[in-house]
Amino acid sequence: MNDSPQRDLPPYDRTALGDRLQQLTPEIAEQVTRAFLERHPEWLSKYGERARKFGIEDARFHIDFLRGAVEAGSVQAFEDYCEWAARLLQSRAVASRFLVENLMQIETALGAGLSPEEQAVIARMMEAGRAACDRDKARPACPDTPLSLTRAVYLQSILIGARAGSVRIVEEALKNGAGVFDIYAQVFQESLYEVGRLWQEGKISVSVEHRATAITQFVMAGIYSRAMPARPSAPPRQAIVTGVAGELHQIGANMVADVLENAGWNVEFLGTDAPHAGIVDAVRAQDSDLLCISATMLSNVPNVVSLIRDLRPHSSRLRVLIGGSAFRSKPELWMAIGADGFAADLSGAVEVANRLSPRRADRETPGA
Ligand code: B12
Repeated sequence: MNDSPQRDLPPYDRTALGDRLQQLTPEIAEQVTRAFLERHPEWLSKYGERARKFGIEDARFHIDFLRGAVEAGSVQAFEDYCEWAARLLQSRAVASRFLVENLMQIETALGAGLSPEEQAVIARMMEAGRAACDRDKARPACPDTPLSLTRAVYLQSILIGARAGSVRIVEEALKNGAGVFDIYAQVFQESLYEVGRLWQEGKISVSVEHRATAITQFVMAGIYSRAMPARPSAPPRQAIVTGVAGELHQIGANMVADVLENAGWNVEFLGTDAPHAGIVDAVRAQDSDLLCISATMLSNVPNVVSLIRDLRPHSSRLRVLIGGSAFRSKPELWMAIGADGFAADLSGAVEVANRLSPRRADRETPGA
């Protein structure tokens, strides 16, 4: 489904409602968990105090994602989250009706702290979210690409933790003519997406996922330098690539930094979970043309919104390009949150970056 950001939503102040949800989160998470366990005492007898701890964590998570959808103004974003959460719980033998019940409790509990207009927004999001808990979408498959076979073998290799073997598989593909960024997109990215699905389905543990990720970062670092241009194109434009505060997913942003560098940009890669003040300082110090912000989790979209807002007074020329899974199925969100562009993948990142920030005359080298 591809909706416009404000589909079916009455007008509301996104930041104000987002902030309100944030303030209410700790109290509401405790309150709904208490009420849930009173209604289902068998959870306490089965899991003991862990039931309370996980209940509160889960409720916080639901409200954090609700806040992300509220600040993005997207009903679909919350539907996607609920569908994902229902699948995750099902794979851990928790029926989706418990999630539906939890969402209803959260909606009711939030009601008292919100205005009637805000309640209407939350009701619309929750209604769509609850319906999505029982959506039965087909499991996404890895796309067929020229490197499908390499990806299949590489995936098995990282799942069993074979670091040296994973290096060899990629070296072999490069020897056979694959490009570094084809490997990034078709082998690393698609393998990691599959690792994520396997974790979500409860088929691999968190430690296997961590190990697979660590191996991929290692292999990626080993081949990165082969994609660098022999000489940076002159004059280079200045870009900063960063993951937003609270975001721990770094590999997508790292890939974007590499591909832009290869396209002749001067790139400063700040890693991820960077404090806003540090990003603002870097933009000012570098007099950047472009800031690329990566966000994977919908719950981090409010931080993207506030970062863009904080940055605007510091540079009128700066263009902001956003990307990452938080926006992937909702490409129109960039407009709604004040960015200048969005790209879903690596070739798109270069194309949109070049379009947003044409070469600057004041940095032109004579005769270039
Ligand atoms: C590795 C991983 C982690 C690692 C990350 C380590 C690291 N150094 O990066 C760790 C362990 C930290 C982690 C933590 C968590 N994770 Co995680 N993680 C993953 C996993 C398996 C791979 C991520 C990845 O590297 N993908 C590959 C990259 C290349 O893809 P990408 O980020 O989409 O980037 C591409 C594009 O989006 C684009 N792009 C990205 N950024 C940008 C920026 C710009 C400007 C542009 C133009 C383009 C662009 O270009 C890239 C190349 O095409 C994903 C699975 C998945 N589907 O991605 C889950 C996944 C993202 N994680 C998930 C979850 C739930 C979590 C946790 C909440 C788990 C937990 N209970 O703690 C935490 C949240 C942490 C946080 N606050 O951010 C869920 C998210 C579900 C949802 N509904 O949002 C996923 C989808 C797994 C799943 N299937 O359930 N995770």
